[in-house]
Amino acid sequence: MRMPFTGPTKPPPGPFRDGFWRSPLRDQRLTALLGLILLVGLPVVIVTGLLSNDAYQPGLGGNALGRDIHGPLDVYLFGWPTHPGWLYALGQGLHVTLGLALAPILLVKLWSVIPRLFEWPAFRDPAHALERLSLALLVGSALFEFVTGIFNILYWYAFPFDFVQAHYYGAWVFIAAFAAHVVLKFGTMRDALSKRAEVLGTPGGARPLAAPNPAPATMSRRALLAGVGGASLLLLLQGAGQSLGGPLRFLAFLLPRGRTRPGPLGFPVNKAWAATGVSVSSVGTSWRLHLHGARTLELTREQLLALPQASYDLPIACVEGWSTTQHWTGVRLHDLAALCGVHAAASVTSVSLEHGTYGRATLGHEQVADPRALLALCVNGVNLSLDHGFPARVIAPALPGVHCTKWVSEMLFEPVSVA
Ligand SMILES: Nc1nc2c(c(=O)[nH]1)N[C@H]1C(S)=C(S)[C@@H](COP(=O)(O)O)O[C@H]1N2
Ligand SMILES: [Mo]
Repeated sequence: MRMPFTGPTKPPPGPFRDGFWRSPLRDQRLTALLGLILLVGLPVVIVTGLLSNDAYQPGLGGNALGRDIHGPLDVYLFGWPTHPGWLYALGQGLHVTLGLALAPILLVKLWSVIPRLFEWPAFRDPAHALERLSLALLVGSALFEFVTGIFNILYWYAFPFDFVQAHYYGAWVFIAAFAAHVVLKFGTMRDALSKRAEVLGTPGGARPLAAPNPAPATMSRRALLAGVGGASLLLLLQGAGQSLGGPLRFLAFLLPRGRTRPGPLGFPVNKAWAATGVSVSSVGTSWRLHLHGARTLELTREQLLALPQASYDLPIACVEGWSTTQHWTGVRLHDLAALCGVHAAASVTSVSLEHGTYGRATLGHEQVADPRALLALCVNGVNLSLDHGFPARVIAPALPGVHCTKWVSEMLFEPVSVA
């Protein structure tokens, strides 16, 4: 019989005891293999995420949605380009689709190292404590980024905080912790992948990942890898369905904005007209486009249609990962700027009849100068529907969908300052 006092290193019962974790599937090789996949995939998700933030052009107008854009973590490297037109669709499609496809890999990777969470003693010395703190930040921020991202693409706003701000600052915690983890563990991963698992020691005295007294196997490791790989591939395919669209659209069986209806106006709608609460009379004959620049003027829809029209195939690429390319017709932003006396615009702020977070957006000089950037009046040869932004909406190449303001009633052109 054991004495009640067995010294300070005796682990408490349950998951802290070696015998508790008995799956024969855990070992360093499995963890290293999943780690390698994440090491290749996550940097793509990180870089496309940071680029997506850049594409918002948070330094312009109210685009930062209340963020303090002068904080140390707010780095915006360049003005967002307009070429190629599918740039944002590609970047955001990769960010969302790959992020989603890596979720099962991340979960199984975390499962494979779960005995380490219950190491005893919890903190051996200051270096060990620091390492565990960095792991807590890594796991916490990874789960936070994946959960908030997935909730966002499912339109489930279950959080009391702003998604863009939280996902952005959370990303910096994750990037720092991920970089530290790669530096610390790269050698271990390489060794585990190149040597037989059994000959591996446990450097630094960390708890071994392989169970000391494994339970009989209920599935093979190959079956586990096939399961997680299959789940990942399925998510990759259905994500590709919504971001590539076209004939692959049917694959997007999970995501709410994946589907289209037949007809020229049957492409996805982000926010429907009915959800804006704006009265139908405000888009009737009394509707005017108010232009502000060196001078102010008002245009009816007929007057806009009488101006030179331009047509381009351009994607709407939503931050939630779906995109759809349609044939848009309207007046060039550049021409509207000239009409109100602004011949070189630094920016344009479009204001919607709908007041709210998405009711205004500012575009930079790259967008205004591009001949393909339009205030669209028609799409696919017919008038815009109310759901797609009638009487007029912004559409511009490589622009995040959220800046393609619908139901526009006012545009403020800011001239390039000559000072
Ligand atoms: N006024 C207004 N414009 C808006 C939005 C909105 O909610 N309100 N949503 C934006 C977002 S997030 C996207 S992705 C596109 C979608 O355009 P669509 O509904 O025509 O496909 O519209 C943008 N324009
Ligand atoms: Mo969007």
